[in-house]
Amino acid sequence: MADVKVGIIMGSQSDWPTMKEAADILDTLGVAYEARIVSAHRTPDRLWEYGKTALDRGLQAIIAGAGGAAHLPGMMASKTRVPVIGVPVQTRALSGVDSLYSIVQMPRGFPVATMAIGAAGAANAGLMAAGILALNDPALADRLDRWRADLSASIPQEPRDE
Ligand code: RP5
Repeated sequence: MADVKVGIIMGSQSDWPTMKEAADILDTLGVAYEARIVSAHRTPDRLWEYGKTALDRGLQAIIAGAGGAAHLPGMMASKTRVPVIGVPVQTRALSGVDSLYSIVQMPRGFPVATMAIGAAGAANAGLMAAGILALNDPALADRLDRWRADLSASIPQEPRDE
């Protein structure tokens, strides 16, 4: 199996339907990843261990999704310099605005690249991670360029009645 270079982590099993969008993109682009449940609040020791070992294990990007009091991406960014891409998971109570605000307002010094709320944000996180890896992987760069060109080509010039 190819070396895992991307970690997808999430606060709960309930985040997986959203975070799977990132995994699907990475599958499509042929990027090896791992997916783990790592909760800032429920499994803080697991979070710490993951962050402590991320660099030595060869991870080059971490996609972190959480909802509500979404502290996972920021705490992970505090523990490792591996770039962290945050995905605010949509919530029932506050529609994910709570998640977004929890993730996006990091203090100077410990950035999280924050995506849009929900499925589109998760898919974009996969693309962002692929873009980071593609800087040093010409074959992946080709696949990503082709993926982007195909998406552009699929957009019709004119709208039609549906
Ligand atoms: C967060 O709380 C998780 O990231 C999830 O989005 C949210 C709710 O978790 P569950 O109660 O569904 O496990 O920690």
